[in-house]
Amino acid sequence: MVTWINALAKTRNKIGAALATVFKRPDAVDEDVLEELEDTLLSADVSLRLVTEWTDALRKGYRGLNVSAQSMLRERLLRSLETCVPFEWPAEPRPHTTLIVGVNGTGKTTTAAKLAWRAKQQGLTPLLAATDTFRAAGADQLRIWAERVDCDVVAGQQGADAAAVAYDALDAAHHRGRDVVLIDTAGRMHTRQPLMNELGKVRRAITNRLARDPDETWIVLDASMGQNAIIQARQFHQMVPLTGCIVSKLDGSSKAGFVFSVVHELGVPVRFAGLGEGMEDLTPFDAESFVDALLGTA
Ligand SMILES: Nc1nc2c(ncn2[C@@H]2O[C@H](COP(=O)(O)OP(=O)(O)O)[C@@H](O)[C@H]2O)c(=O)[nH]1
Ligand SMILES: [Mg+2]
Repeated sequence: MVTWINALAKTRNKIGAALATVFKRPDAVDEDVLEELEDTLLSADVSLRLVTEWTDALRKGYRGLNVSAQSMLRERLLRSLETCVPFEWPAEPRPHTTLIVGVNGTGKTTTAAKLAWRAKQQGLTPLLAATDTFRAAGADQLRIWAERVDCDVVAGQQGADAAAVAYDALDAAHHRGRDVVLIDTAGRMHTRQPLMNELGKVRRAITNRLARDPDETWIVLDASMGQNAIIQARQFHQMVPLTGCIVSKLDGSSKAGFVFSVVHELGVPVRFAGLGEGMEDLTPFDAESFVDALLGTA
């Protein structure tokens, strides 16, 4: 299993030198040092607004106060992630239903499977729904995962109506008394209106069958996609109101600062992070572990 500290090594190495300068000689922090820190944070994909806020705080804040630059920055980073509390499946309602959306290749199908595995580990009975009916491979991929996880899967034929598949999956979950339903969707570009409308239809089918909105709607964002992903996510947010985000592929990315941008620019909490390709490589997002692994303060 990949750990936070390993997964964030690339980002940590990138920002490490700049942070070390600030942390080791706080009395010698001058404009040049702060500018270097700003550049490195930006290159790790933290948004300009946040970088400016943090470095301004450093500029003014710790001088004269009995607090180190390190603990001050740590405090700031944690505060900007305070909405991110690790997700737990609540005892009700049943079936607890999550709609998983995003553009192509971000890791939606893998994430749905990883979530099913987690649910199972916790003694819950998951059901996977494959509504990616554009490609035959879409359903096959989820079937293979369901076999590995050893859980139910409801998949549509190629060309089937995605909304009808979602409805059928909830029907099956209801009749079989399953606890958790994870609805995987086809990847789509946020600019393709017909496909975005289809997503709206899938959501309405869920609302219809459950007689309530999906309990969660999570967008999967690839950590290496950068600021553009935020723009995409906003479009999804308009069509299917998002309740959270999963940042995939944090391992191997040197742009983990993206996480702060998601929370601030999109205004939804990060619920899980993908730290690898394996079934067990999805970790509830825990702000403290994340920040400590980033700063090397673990
Ligand atoms: N390293 C890494 N690879 C991931 C992660 N999540 C997904 N992937 C890989 O990303 C690729 C696309 O994943 P997939 O689930 O098919 O994306 P989808 O098109 O959004 O359904 C696959 O090769 C996955 O193994 C992650 O957290 N870390
Ligand atoms: Mg997929």
